[in-house]
Amino acid sequence: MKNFYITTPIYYVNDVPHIGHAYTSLACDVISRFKRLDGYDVFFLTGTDEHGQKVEKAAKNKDIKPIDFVNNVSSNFRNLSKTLNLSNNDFIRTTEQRHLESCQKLWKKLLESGNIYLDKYSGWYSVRDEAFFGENEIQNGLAPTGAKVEWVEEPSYFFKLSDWQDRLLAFYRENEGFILPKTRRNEVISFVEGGLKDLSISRTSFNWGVKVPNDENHIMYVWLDALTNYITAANYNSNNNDFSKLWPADIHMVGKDILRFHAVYWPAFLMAADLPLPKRIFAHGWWTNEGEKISKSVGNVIDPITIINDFGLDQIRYFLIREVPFGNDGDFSKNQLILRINSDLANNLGNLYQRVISFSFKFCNQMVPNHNNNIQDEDLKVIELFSKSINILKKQIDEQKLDECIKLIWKNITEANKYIDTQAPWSLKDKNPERMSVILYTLIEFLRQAGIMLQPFIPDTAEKILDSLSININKRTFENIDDRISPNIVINKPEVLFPRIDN
Ligand code: ME8
Repeated sequence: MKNFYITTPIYYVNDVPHIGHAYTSLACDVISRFKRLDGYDVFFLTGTDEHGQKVEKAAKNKDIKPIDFVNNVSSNFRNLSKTLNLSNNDFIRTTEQRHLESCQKLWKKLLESGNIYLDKYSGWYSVRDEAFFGENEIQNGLAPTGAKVEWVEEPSYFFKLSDWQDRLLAFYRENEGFILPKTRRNEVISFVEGGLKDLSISRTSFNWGVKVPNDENHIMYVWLDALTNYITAANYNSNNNDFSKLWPADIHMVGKDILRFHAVYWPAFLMAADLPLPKRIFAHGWWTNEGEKISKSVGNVIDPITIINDFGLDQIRYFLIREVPFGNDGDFSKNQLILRINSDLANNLGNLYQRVISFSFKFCNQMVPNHNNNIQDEDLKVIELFSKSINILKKQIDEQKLDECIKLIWKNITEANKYIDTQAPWSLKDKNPERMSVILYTLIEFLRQAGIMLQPFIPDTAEKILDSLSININKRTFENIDDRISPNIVINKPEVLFPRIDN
């Protein structure tokens, strides 16, 4: 079996989970589920980033020890994974022993290869971004992200980032698909072309982090620590061969805010440690709430658990993935959400399912009707919609065009709706029951395939569809698209898939 390794960023535990975190995780979940159905052995990793000054400050504000604080709050993100029905294989916490070992092993490798030296740092630091900024980047006393900065002067270990500029640029040139979308790739390239300074990678003024080997006054810079999670989870700390089975990762999915760390620092660390580079960094866009920037101070943070309770999990999964071309920014608007639920889910998919299943339920003895080998060209067109789309859908997922993938699936559902309207099986009940049976057979077979294809996106609903058609649990992968449902299989009682929402 081919391996496929995909990661979300590890989220800072000091924040409460919000819609932006849910979005990244859902995108990875869709891709993971899709690849599993396509025969891959998928390893999907998410977790929490628990060190650094920001987390230490948050613990201090609550007057508790950092370790007690992180133990308490990391479960918020673990619970979110459950609420979102994520299919992650691991949940990493940077305070785990395996991770401390892995960070120290990487540090030693960088030191031995001559990429680390001791000096003094003086410059601007933003705790909110956990990032250093050059004098030229400070605008009106703030970081480019708008965060407050403080002046830092302390002994520090440096990573010789400047040595890696040419090799990074050569790597980007040779690997066009390494950074996606393209516009983001161009931004990274011009940033690196602008010149790279050596990077401060340790701090001495606080101590909530991984200790630098053989120099306990220093703790590792939280981003070096955090990025290393991706190899920790692939067993970098162990001395057996497990590591090469998983690493390099196929995709690091991130928001555009943290692209530089993933597309510049991380590959430089890995090259310097003589480790393979991940195959792709995909930086998706930024969500606003009803047109406004989401922020705690504005008080407009969208709690994923509340909206899932209000609207339903699959409804939210569908909306987030369908609404925005993946890679672009998006706006979360309740009106738009309700519109999508009512038109795409309730009217288009829900009605098709309801009409087909209830009709067969009533007029075909609760069974898949017989087609008596009388399938016509117009029926075949519907039966073959997904066989014809499957390779396009696979390509779209491999290019992370998640919204296009969903749109193509819905195009097929719209086709099936047109077919039921023009064929009007209800009008044939008395005058041509054989033809009615063929039409219903066609539609049920279409629903079986749609059920398979919908699993990555709306897994609960897909399961309801497949269960109601009594599809064996082992017959729900892409290999089964070309199976044909057998007549006389029992259909289970239909339920409303998506209740309409009154605005
Ligand atoms: O940056 N729209 O963690 P973090 C879209 N610990 N995505 C959003 C979003 C929004 N409005 N807000 C957050 C960190 N995100 C580091 C990562 S990785 C080695 C270390 C998502 O908790 C998006 O994926 O601040 C973004 O990159 C991430 O949450 C930042 O999460």
